[in-house]
Amino acid sequence: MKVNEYIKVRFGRYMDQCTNEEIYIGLLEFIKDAAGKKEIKAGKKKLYYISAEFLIGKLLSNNLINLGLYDEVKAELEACGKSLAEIEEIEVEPSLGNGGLGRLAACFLDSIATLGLNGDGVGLAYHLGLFKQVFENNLQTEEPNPWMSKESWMTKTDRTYTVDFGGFNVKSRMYDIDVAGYDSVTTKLHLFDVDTVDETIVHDGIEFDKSQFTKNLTLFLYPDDSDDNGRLLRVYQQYFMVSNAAQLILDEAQEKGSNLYDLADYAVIQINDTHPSMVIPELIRLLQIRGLTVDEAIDVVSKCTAYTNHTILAEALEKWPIDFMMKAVPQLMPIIRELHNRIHKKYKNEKIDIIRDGLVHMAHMDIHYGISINGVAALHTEILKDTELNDFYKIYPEKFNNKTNGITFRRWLIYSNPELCSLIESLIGPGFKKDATELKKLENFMNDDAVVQKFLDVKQLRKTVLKDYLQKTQGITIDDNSLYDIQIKRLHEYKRQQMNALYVINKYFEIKEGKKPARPITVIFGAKAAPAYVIAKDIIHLILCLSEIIEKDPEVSPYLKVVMVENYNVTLAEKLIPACDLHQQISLASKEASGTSNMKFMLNGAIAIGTDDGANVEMHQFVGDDNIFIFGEDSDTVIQRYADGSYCSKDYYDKDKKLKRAVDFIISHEVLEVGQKENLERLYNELLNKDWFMTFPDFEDYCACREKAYAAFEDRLSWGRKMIKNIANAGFFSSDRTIAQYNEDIWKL
Ligand code: 26V
Repeated sequence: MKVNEYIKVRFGRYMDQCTNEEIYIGLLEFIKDAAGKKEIKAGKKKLYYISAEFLIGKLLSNNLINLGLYDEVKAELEACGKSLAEIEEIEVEPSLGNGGLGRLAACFLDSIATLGLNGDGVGLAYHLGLFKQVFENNLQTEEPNPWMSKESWMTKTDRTYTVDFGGFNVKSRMYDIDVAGYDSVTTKLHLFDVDTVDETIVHDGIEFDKSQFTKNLTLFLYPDDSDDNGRLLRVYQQYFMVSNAAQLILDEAQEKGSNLYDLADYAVIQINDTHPSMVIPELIRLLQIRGLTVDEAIDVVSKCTAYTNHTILAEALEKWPIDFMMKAVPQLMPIIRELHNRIHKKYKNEKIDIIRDGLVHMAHMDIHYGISINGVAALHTEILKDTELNDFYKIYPEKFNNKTNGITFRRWLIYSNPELCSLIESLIGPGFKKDATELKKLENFMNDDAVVQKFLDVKQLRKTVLKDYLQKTQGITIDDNSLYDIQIKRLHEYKRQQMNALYVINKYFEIKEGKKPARPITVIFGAKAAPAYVIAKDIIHLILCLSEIIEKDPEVSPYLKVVMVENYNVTLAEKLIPACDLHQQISLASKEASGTSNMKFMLNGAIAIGTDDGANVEMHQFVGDDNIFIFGEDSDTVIQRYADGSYCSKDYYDKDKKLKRAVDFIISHEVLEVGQKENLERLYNELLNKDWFMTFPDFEDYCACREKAYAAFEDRLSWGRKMIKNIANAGFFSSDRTIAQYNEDIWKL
């Protein structure tokens, strides 16, 4: 009775006399102790994975699993009349990320620790994280999301630094979260904070004074960047993150005996998107302070940093105005100018300059002054090389490499789908938990109908779990005999939730015309829209309106249900993904760098309907045409359409009657009755006059493909075989594989 004794010492009472809150605190401390005992022995070279986001999710169960304590602690709790699931509800999910990029960083930390690599994460401790999404009158509103409490996974350390900004400085402090690897060592996530942050300056949702930097520096993740004050705050945040990281890196290297000229033997820095790019000039600055010449400092830093690109959308590649930089971090500008001048002189090509038109191009700095640049899926990396970053590729072909994303199977299978995990283990043994490629052995069972039926049974069970969970947590009733069709990801036009909504409208009309589906369909969305992203919020509005209209229509509601879950987060994903039948990966081809929910669904035996985009391309190659539903124009066609500017959405609207009917419905009296005219008209006009992410050309093919998928679902055994094929081929998408490749090709730890 390990935990019970621990709790007795802590609270003077045994578990059966404790509240769930006390047990949670006891477990937290018990786990911290256990993780601390496995701390990795400091090796010479260390990886610093710097990221503005770490979407780590709840940690209680995950840590228990990774420390090998899950079963015994669960049993011990049960012996005392307590349930782990109830204790888990007390934990608040840290909201330290927007979506894929932040969740990827969390999966990577798990794999780094699991593979026993000497590597830590470095980021920021945002007090209120990303906003909490609340629906009111079918609209998204935002509220603060306080997640820190006195007892949390964060441990206060003695490490403090001074960070200088233009005109003032702040004192920072480092907090650590243990990252327990699976049956392995413990590494750290270092989160920096300032003591002066003041949560009371927040009012009216998530409004706050953007100019009070000492009070707001680590208040929110990516605060509203629609105005200059918000964007400027982002520069302050980023510099705060990297200045702390750079001081930590140099201190740790020197503590281990580095003379700083040999820094590359002690440190390798992975720059996760461009948010940490200022670490390059900051390290150069600090090295000069510590005695190196500027030439020496540039030379040293150029051997230490590697950059990952996560998007090809030009508008998402950060470029900071010089006057922002002069205000926030004037000490960096002379260094950035020096870095720029060297490139400008050498290559005489404006397109690859670091400073251009008064803007500092962060990615350009990363590429010129780092050892590696990688994309996150095969197609994405090819597009970077061929188009977006082609001028750089011609100069530095050897720096470019692909690292297809991955996910940790500990959280996304062992923890979130224990029933599936046991079934797999009963068939192929436990080896897949350490070596995901062993899942391939499941293919041997595809012709065994009894086994196939077991996979279908597990899915059915998880559908009921989701049904109960949504009822309990969100008051939403769904039918577990319906087909669960799910799209969960940040709301962005390129991800095309609007196309999914247009399909729903079309289905609504078909049902009204008497064309009933073979079984009821539950279409589930989960998505937050950036507070200042107007059209994205309009799309959420449309979906919520559709949900209400269909619910109220007795002709349609027995056959179709639309659900938009509120405040989609990691905890919800853990429930939605195991329960899914069909998952939507319908980005406009060429636009989704990789996607990672696609991998989680695949591992959990859901079948994808999607475009040949991002990592879908590789999934498609693994499972073949029969086990995935691919539709739409390919990336070459799309890239060509953008290049020749030939796309006109109106042409499709005029030609395709079904499409016209669906688009017109957005501003019909039915929708206007439950929605806001301004929002709906704006969305309607946007689609009709622009449709920048080309939903119309793919609409017909999408509808046909979705019908094909629904029909295929009705042959239950055949569908079950598709599920097994997907699970069996998910091994490649383990983040253990991705991290092993980063280490082999880039970090060389
Ligand atoms: C940021 C912004 C900011 C301003 C306006 C538009 C815009 C659009 C996209 C983004 C996303 C930035 C980076 C990101 O989150 N990328 C995601 O990274 C995942 C992990 O590699 C990957 O799976 C997703 O495909 C990719 O979108």
